[in-house]
Amino acid sequence: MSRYEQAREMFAKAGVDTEAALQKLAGIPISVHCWQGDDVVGFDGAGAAGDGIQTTGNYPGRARTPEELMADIRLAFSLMAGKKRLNLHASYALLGDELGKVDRNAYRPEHFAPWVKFAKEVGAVGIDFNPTCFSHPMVKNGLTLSSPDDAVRKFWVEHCIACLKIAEYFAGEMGTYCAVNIWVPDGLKDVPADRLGPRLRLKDSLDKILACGYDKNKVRVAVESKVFGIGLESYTVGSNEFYQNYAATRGICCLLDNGHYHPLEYVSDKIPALLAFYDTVALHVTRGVRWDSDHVVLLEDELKEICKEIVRNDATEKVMIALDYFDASINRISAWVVGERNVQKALLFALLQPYEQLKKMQDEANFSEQMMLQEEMKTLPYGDVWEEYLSRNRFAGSDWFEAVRDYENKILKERR
Ligand code: RNT
Ligand code: ZN
Repeated sequence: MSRYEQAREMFAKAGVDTEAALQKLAGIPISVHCWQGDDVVGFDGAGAAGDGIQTTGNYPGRARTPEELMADIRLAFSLMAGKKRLNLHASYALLGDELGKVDRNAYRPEHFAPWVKFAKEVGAVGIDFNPTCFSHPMVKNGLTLSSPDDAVRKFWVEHCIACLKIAEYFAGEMGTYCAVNIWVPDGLKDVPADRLGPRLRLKDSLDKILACGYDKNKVRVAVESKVFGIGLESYTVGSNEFYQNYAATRGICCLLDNGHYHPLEYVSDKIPALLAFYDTVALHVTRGVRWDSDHVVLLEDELKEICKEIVRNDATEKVMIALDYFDASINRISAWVVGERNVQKALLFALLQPYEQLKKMQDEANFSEQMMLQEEMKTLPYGDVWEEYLSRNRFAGSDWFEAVRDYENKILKERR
């Protein structure tokens, strides 16, 4: 008997069907962020990430051009099993001759046509999109959609509307929804004199954006809250309460980034809270080290717990899973692949739990047995099921790093 066959029997004894789990895992898309490859710089002239967002490290090989970024994503995708969506930011527009002439409030679908072609080539099953409300001179005093300056708000409203139109185009081209996530850095370094005013302006700006008449069958709009940012420690306009109420009253969805809460708040617990009210929940999977540091996602308990909430609530189609981290201190392709594979591993772990039995134990207050079974499940041979998944998808276990090392030596080291 192969290791997988043995594992299959062990899981079967616990009432878990590994074949069903493998099949399900292969169908859950993960939206892979383009911005890990170039330290969130983009191609529209910023030169570096800023205005509320920050990367650290200077490992050689940052993708500097669309060609380089696409080549890097192509390699990364080839080392990730399972379904992938491609997650783009507006700052990755391919402006061509219009670079320097067209600003973000006037981006058009054609500026993203090469991305559509590329997404199809690499087998992405969809494209997701994000307005880029940072790294730009129109971020004034740390504010965008909530700025007291009418011209600033107008610019970013126009940008977000342009993004909704581009998202409709992506959805049409890819034949699936496009998730559009609005995150703005808006906040204040020190004790505010007015906490309500900026929120009312943000609310009004968002209303203007949503009123543009986008196709709700194609575009799923999400709003992403945050607790604080560097240089904006005292106040964040788009707080959790603000956006949850905004989303609930406007029929859009919330995006939960697991780096955006106080360290003892858990996104795994927020997912079922939202699922009680929303059809869709958007997720940014990251790893905060002491703060929203956007380290590469590791296979940690909270990640497993997040995936358990998605799987056991039958929400794999409701929760839109996206990666959001950017580490510039290590090989960026490795960063992508390690993080994506960890989410898949955590999903597999979640798919291999005997939920019916466990829920029954909880409802019958049979807590001793529930604890025992949950703990026993932790040491079943998941690794053997994971290896089987990889081999069925034609991906070698840990050999993938050879391809990354090779690429680093041949390609990345030449980028100076
Ligand atoms: C920032 C947010 C946001 C960004 C990306 C690049 O704190 O997490 O989602 O990371 O849009
Ligand atoms: Zn995020």
